[in-house]
Amino acid sequence: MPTPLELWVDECAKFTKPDKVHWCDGSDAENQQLTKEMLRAGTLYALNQQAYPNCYLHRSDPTDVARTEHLTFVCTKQKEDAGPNNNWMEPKDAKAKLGALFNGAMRGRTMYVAPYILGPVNSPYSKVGVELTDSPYVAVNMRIMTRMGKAALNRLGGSNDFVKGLHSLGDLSPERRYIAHFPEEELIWSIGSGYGGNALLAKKCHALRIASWKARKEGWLAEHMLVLGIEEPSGRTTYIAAAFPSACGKTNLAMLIPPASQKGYKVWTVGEDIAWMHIGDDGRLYAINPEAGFFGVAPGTNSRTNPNVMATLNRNSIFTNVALTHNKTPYWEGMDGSPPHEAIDWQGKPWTPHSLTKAAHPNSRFTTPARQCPTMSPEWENPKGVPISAILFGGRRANLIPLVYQAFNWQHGVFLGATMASETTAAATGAVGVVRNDPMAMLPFCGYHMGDYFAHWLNVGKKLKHPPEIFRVNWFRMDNQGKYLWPGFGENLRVLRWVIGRVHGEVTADQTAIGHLPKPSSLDITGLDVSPDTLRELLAVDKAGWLKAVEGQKALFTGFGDRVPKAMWQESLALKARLEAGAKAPSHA
Ligand code: SAT
Ligand code: MN
Repeated sequence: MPTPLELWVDECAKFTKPDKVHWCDGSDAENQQLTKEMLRAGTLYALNQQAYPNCYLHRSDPTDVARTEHLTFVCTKQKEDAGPNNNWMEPKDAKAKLGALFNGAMRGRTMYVAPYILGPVNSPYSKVGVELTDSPYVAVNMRIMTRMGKAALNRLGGSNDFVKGLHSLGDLSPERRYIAHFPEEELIWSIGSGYGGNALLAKKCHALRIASWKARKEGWLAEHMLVLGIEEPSGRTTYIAAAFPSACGKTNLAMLIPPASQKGYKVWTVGEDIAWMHIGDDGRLYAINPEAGFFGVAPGTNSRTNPNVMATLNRNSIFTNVALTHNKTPYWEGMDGSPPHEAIDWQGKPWTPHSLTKAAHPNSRFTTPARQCPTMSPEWENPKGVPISAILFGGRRANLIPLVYQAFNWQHGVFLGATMASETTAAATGAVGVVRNDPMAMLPFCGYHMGDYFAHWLNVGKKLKHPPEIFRVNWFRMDNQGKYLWPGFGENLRVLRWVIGRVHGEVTADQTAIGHLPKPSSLDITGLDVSPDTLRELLAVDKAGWLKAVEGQKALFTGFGDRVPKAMWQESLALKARLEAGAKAPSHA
């Protein structure tokens, strides 16, 4: 008897008509074989194997370099279930439209069957998925990003309990590009793109959009969050989950190296992009990292901003759309040292520092195995996950949002996440630097109605005996000259120390209309080029600015319609009242 997986693979192969079907076992030998074939086909270039052993460069189609949100759909039977935050197609229509493109799309190509596990191999919270793809580049990336191959087939056995992902490069035309999710069937169809979030279906498509849908049904959370542990000189380790939009520094924060001034602290990385969080028997929230690798933004990465990832990505890694030096080493803007006198840019064209274009694409990426990261936590594959004591929501905001503040309670914290906004980045196509609402950094990734998502967060809070404390953070405040007010990177540990102090009830705070703010004296800024005035500015509550923000919140909630829980409206009204009264907030401290 064929298994459900075999039947589905057969059905997809009959439809897309590949010349060959290859079942990936995830072995080294297989990886070498696929790499060899891509080198021969010219879709991979070998980097300098002395300096970068087993590292390769891939250049994607120049029209296919970032997620394309306007071509991403959630296809639920009822339009309302996808919500105003998602593009929607009727499942039947989507299948007809995309089906016409998939029909025969793999002719002349091999279909790779890539079974994978999201989460530690033996965790009860992990899930199996299978991606069928005609891109060997996707197959080798999936091997880095997930536990791909035999282990997944073993876990699956003859079961039908797996997320099905069908992917084809199609003709790579943006006119014929669609990323469609069918959460009711746990099915993903993606055609016309070879780029990360559009094509590595385990990542945003499965681990966030489909998983968030499932998580709501099953009572857990699938979030766009890094997870880290901070070990204090006393030996106590506290785990924090933090949501930031794409390209806002999650990878850097997750593997922060304490600066010399912060003696005795250690940061342990559990994950740097996605967290799956379940309610434990003890009433605490536990997080696992569903991924096994990092798909990080290259530009700006160097041995000051993220020495750990620099020590991770120098072997067994794939670079996408970075530039190439004459030594065959990768180069991107903001790398260590001065730029090379000449290079080959991300499109394969000659480049010099005098060129008016960037050498690397602003959304160029590295794919690198998590296990190579020097700060990976000993707990990162704990099947139970790690207990989360604090959740941070952070955007990229030049003004208004203070460096850090704490919610009064869970409901207020959900409101802080729901009303997060951030300046757009190169991780998605479209304008860069425009402030847009991005609730919980999940706007592009929530697989269902945002109003229902807020309600789900509130429900999870009710079930937690010991809910994490919730904070907003903003490393990106600027002065009038556009200079950052806060040094960021490793120095963010000083803010995390305040967060830990609050979690354990060891530091007092100022109660303000927007939340609990640090007393300037309780943030350690010794040795920093941050004047007391600057610190005051970083921690100020701009009443007029906040009253304007409240108006924006109304528009946000109105836009999401009547599924937005009343509690969110009440929080907005209460914030306005507190701002107007200039009164102290109710204390749950
Ligand atoms: O392309 S991905 O979605 O994987 C990266 C990102 O935009 O966060
Ligand atoms: Mn991301």
